[in-house]
Amino acid sequence: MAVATAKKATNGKPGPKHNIDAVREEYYRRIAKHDMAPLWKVMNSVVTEEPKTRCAPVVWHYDDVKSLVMESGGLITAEEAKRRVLILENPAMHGESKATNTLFAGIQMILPGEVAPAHRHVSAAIRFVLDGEGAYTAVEGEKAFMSPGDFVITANWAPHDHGNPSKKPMLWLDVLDFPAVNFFEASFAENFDAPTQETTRQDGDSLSFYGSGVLPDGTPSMNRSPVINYTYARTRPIVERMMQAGEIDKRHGARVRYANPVTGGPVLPTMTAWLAMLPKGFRGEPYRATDGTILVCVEGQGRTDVDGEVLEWGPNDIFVVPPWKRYRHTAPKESVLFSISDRPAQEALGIWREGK
Ligand code: GTQ
Ligand code: FE2
Repeated sequence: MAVATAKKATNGKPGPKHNIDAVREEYYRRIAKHDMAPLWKVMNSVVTEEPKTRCAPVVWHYDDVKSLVMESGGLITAEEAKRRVLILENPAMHGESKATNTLFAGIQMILPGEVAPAHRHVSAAIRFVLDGEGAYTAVEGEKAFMSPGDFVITANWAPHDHGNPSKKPMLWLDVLDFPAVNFFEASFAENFDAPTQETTRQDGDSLSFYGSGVLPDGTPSMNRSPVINYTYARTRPIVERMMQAGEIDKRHGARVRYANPVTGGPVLPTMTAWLAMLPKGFRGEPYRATDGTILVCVEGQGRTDVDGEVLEWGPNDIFVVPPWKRYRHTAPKESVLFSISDRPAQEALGIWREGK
């Protein structure tokens, strides 16, 4: 038998040259039975010189997204579905419920009169409103009524339910960190008995207590923002002023980071978000960073070149830039981009990097 011969020939030392491959293979098979493997065969793929991403650049055009999501309204109720959401699946990772390797993205629709029942989970969420007016998400006892361009957070373990007392469907983009939470295998979730939580705070409380340049005495430092809703009405004029003042980043345009007003840190420990205005005719310089990013065109029209691929975008189109892919934005019209990434999680672990 070949195996027996090989064993005899080596005697613990490398055998004659013509035999070494067979000897090694036999050895690998034998150690595999002990759940062991040679690092030298995989070293270059596990400790890569540069980030290797499984994630593909992709754009979802809102025309398609909206009509397909509207169709789901006739197939299932929000109550039956619990969350009526169509997952935006990265085409390189179908079936994994991922837009990037760490972030989930989906489009949620709440029809007039519907309620999405109260629950909570470890995974944190960002919601960015695309369509509709006057539906709410209730977070930790406060109802945040929403309009297009508004950005609402649901922190780790915060109870939340959604409702739509308005006359029009509401659609928003959900981004959750559960691929990252599940990587750590640290997910918990629970439903509440009552479908909606009791309202214990007035609409707007979190913003007026914490987001107005004052803080209630004794506000403790926290790793997530105490403000649950960042409205477009407040944020858009800020990026517009920045643009007019010439405070325009060569890569990102006139951009603000949504901040925790207590610490200045990110709104959530796992995800951060930005709003950027690109002046008419903007030709961004190239940029790359290790955080994979989900972007939404809020206004305008343009394109993002990602490592040789062109993603064209218009209002409410959603697109993904994978980690460490070089990208640049071009905007023939004045445009507004909203974006989300896992940068704070990477920074907390000391692994985030950026480059040209
Ligand atoms: O609205 O609570 O897209 O829990 C995925 C999970 C939305 C939500 C999603 C969720 C929700
Ligand atoms: Fe949820």
